[in-house]
Amino acid sequence: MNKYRQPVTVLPVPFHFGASRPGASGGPEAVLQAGLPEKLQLLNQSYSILPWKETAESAIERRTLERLRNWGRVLAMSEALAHSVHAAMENETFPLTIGGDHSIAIGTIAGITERIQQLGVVWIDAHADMNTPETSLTGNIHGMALAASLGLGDSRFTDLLGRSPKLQAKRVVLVGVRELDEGEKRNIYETGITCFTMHDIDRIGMGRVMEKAIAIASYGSEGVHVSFDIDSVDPGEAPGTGTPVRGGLNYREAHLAMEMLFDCGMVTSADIVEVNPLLDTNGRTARLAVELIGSLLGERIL
Ligand code: NNH
Ligand code: MN
Ligand code: MN
Ligand code: MN
Repeated sequence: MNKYRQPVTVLPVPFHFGASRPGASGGPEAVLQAGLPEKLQLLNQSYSILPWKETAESAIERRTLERLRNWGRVLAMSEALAHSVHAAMENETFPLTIGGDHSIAIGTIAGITERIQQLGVVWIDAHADMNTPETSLTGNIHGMALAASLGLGDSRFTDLLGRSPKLQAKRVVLVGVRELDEGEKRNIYETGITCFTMHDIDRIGMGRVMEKAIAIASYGSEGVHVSFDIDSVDPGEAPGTGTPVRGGLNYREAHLAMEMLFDCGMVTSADIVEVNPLLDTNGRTARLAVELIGSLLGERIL
């Protein structure tokens, strides 16, 4: 059964407090403006858009720590998002979360795993987001999102919704990695997650890397979540993002990844994150995000 024929629930999350630079909070609006609704209509994909509810910020939410920047805001966002994503799953829809910085994945994964405990994850990113407050050089929570979902780091995030870990390392795969902090290398090694770097993609090709990634994420799993950080794509193609790293996925490799994920028939949810319209050139990055969502939802030329 192909999960994509389920209706899609689009969840815009205009949030940037997990990152250093502002601007990612404009990501959802930019992606919608760049033609996401039109793309879904073109694909005959039924969908609804669930607007993000801004709530008045409490003093608790303004709490922050040097090693866990804006943790109060990130935690409030994560809890709210987790419940929305869980509800979207309970309604038999496909949650498509539009970031926002990558800290939003803490919430989406918490919500999805309320329903699917054996969840595979394909995390496509220039970075690994495998920091803890101890290993992070920035204190930015977007760099800790995958670690938190694996049960590493601050309990406020690892224990969101009262369960930890959310994910099993044997079902988690990174693709496109080319910048790691020293502590992240240890965390990758110690958890035992699989990491395909740009070196692997250069050596064996994106097709084979994705075959392996999908096999790992889907083996014995009840569903696969795709967390796509737009900074995985080369900055020449995707300049509108807060932490660009040269040497990334080219246009075709990024589309191939999404097409193969569609074809595997296991994908139950996705995030598209880190689109920053303040840094973009003429909406290029936002349009790419829309196109990539199209490929993930089954758009083909033939
Ligand atoms: N590793 C760095 C950090 O933890 C950079 C993270 N930035 C990202 N991750 N955009 O995808 O701060
Ligand atoms: Mn709930
Ligand atoms: Mn990321
Ligand atoms: Mn990244």
